[in-house]
Amino acid sequence: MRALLLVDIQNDFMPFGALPVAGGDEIVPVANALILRSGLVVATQDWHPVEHGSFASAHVGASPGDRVLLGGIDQMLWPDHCVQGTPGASFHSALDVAGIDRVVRKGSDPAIDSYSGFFDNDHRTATGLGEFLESHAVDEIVVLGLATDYCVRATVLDAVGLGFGVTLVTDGCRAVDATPGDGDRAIAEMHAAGVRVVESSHV
Ligand code: VGL
Ligand code: ZN
Repeated sequence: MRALLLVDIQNDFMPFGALPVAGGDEIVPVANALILRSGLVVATQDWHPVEHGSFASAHVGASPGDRVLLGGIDQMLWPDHCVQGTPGASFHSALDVAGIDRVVRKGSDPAIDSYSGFFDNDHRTATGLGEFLESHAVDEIVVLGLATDYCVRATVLDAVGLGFGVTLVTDGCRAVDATPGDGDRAIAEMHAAGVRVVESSHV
């Protein structure tokens, strides 16, 4: 069984959002077209409490782009984003949310970030996504969303580690590219891990 996995298609990652990803809104039609063609659709939602440890604002004297240790792990600091219950945490208004079967929220523990839809960054706490997919006999996932170099990358690499076959939809992803080339390097890393990398017309 194959499932479509939509990663963090939320307002704060759109060009008008708090943590803007260039071209982030261009993936919404790609997602909607694939939702129509998919049997099981799961979406992740970055879902932070106020003063989450990944926010620069939660660290005295820090700015977005600085790095700290969070939960013992190297952590990039971000502008406040995807705060639980705020408009920025909502899915893009044009996303076909009626076609989504299950939403998995992540990043709710203030003491650790969760780029992956499967586990917190320390891999100690699971979100329930893996169990949900297994309970539906899913062995193959098609992934797209935001951002290529953070949550898409982490989600895809965890999926490979869990034994899922993974297809990455390149025109359905956009990167933060904090360092130019980060998105392309993430795609190369996923490809090297055994991921099938295709455009949506080839899914
Ligand atoms: C993400 C940075 C911080 C993402 C989430 O969805 O890629 N990036 N939180
Ligand atoms: Zn986040």
